Amino acid sequence: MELHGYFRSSASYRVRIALNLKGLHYDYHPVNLLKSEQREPAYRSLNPQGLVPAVIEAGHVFTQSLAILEWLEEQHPEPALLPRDPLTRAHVRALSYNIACDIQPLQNLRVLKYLQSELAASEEQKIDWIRHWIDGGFQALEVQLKQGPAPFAGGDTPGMFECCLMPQIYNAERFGMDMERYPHLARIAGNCATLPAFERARPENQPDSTL
Ligand SMILES: N[C@@H](CCC(=O)N[C@@H](CS)C(=O)NCC(=O)O)C(=O)O
Repeated sequence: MELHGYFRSSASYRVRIALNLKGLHYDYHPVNLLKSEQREPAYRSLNPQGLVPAVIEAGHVFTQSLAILEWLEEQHPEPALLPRDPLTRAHVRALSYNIACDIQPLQNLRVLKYLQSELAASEEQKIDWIRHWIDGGFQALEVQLKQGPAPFAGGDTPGMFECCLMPQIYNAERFGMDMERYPHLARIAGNCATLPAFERARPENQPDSTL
């Protein structure tokens, strides 16, 4: 298994957590987003979107982090990233998509670059933009998570939602957001932080964090 990603990329970070939770070994191939390597032909031959991550398994290339998680789940079912009960499964997927489809894309590098270079947004306006969209998404998640005191969104074990949550919190904190405003998310994050699979996946623990 190969993972092509970038240490700070939240979509790559999701996949790293999932691979670690499932105990799957992988070779890491850094793609430096600051040097625009994601747009070079060599990487676009893996993902024509020019976005990380991409995973290669058994000669097949997989893109889109949540599609990769679903693939891993089907190929390597244990330990599961999704709960068995269909209703809880749907709930966990909806929470995950909130982050992956509706929060993170608005802070993607290419979006932020466009804001600044084409729409002349200042650094301060860019940071306001980032915080605004994370805050709206996190507030909705707080309401959706109110129901249960379970340690993780899907029950007793972490899964797809936690793979999305920890990278999004990493981004929120990078931009100065205070997680005390989101107690349910902070509680789940605290539970994840005690687990080696999450610790090993942290951006600062990746080989390209020091390049
Ligand atoms: N929906 C995609 C998003 C991938 C994505 O946005 N990747 C970012 C890093 S987190 C990227 O490669 N950005 C490069 C750019 O914006 O040029 C997924 O989940 O895999």
